[in-house]
Amino acid sequence: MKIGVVCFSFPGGSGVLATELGRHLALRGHMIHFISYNQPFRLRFHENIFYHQVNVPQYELFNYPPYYLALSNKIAEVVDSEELDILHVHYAFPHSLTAYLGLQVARNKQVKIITTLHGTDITLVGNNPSFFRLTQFGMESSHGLTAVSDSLAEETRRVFGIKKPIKRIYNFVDPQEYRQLPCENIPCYMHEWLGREKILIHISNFRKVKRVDDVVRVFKLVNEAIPSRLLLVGDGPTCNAVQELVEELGLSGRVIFLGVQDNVVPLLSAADLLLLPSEKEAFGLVAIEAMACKVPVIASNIGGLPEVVRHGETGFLSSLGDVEDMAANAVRILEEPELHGQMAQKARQRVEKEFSVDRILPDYLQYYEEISAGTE
Ligand code: GMT
Repeated sequence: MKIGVVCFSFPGGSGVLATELGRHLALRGHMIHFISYNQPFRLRFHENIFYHQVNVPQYELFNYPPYYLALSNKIAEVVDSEELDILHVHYAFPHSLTAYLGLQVARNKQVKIITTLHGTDITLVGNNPSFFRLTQFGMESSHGLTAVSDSLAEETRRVFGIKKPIKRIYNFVDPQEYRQLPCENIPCYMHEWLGREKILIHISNFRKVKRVDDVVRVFKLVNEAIPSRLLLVGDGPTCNAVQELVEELGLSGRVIFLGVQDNVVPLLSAADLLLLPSEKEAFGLVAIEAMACKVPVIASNIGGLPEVVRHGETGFLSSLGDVEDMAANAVRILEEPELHGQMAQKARQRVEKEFSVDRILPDYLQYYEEISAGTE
């Protein structure tokens, strides 16, 4: 098939998922055309992968550069020049609308739009009164809708009153790439900690919904019980506030800020636990990246996280903001090597069975076929 992919290029779950999906489809012989303002984060090229850059001309009368109109224009061009079968857009607002507009303009009327709902496009941005009607229209105009968890599909139906079917397709990872690496692949500066201290990790784009301050507070309690280090991976709006909190709590030497990392596998391979106390999380791609590397997850019991993390089996879930409970669960796992080993094993097995690329990719392909064959 010839598939256009529209996604954000910044480090974030929806872009990573879109890029990996495109790459694995390309490896299976499909022609994949990414359309964005920058090469997507983590995009690796292949002979079946093409990148179409959107350029936004500056004009002095425009207060805001009209990126999404330039994107619609580029979509129309690529839909026609590449004779696309499917245009798969990631993040409902505003990508479903840019796709709709692009298709109105394009001559190729055979192409079908599939919109994947990722999370905050529904729970935070699209439901803002300034965008609500357009987000709803964008979803209703798409030929197919997928959501990354049952929880998100349900919330979309409830909040937006969407009646058309929403197919749930979970996030995935490639377990061949995401696996616990041997010690020599772990960054040297961590070697002196291995076996002597516990290593906790948090990976995100440091937005408010990620509650990275809770990560630090959980870590403080854990470190009081067991000497530990905290790796903070990523960057974003709350990063400065988190740095201040780390200093205020006297944790400076114990918390390592690593910034955005292209390859998190060596870091996850060193980690004993992942902390994910988010306020909203439609799925939690990073949770399966960790689980694939045999890292149990301590998370909040919200959104799609209960569909990913089995409480008491592959990690523990706590009420939102219950830092004490999260810390107590973390200490319990870290103090009981047998429990940690069992959870690590089950986490890996769960990813292999439920969230591997081989398990999930056929769902997308089948859906593409179904929507392509549809009469809408
Ligand atoms: O973080 C976001 O809200 C945006 C999005 C992204 O681009 O990072 O993340 C969402 O999509 C991921 C991939 O499907 C999901 O695994 C994340 O749970 C989801 N984030 C939220 O719901 C907060």
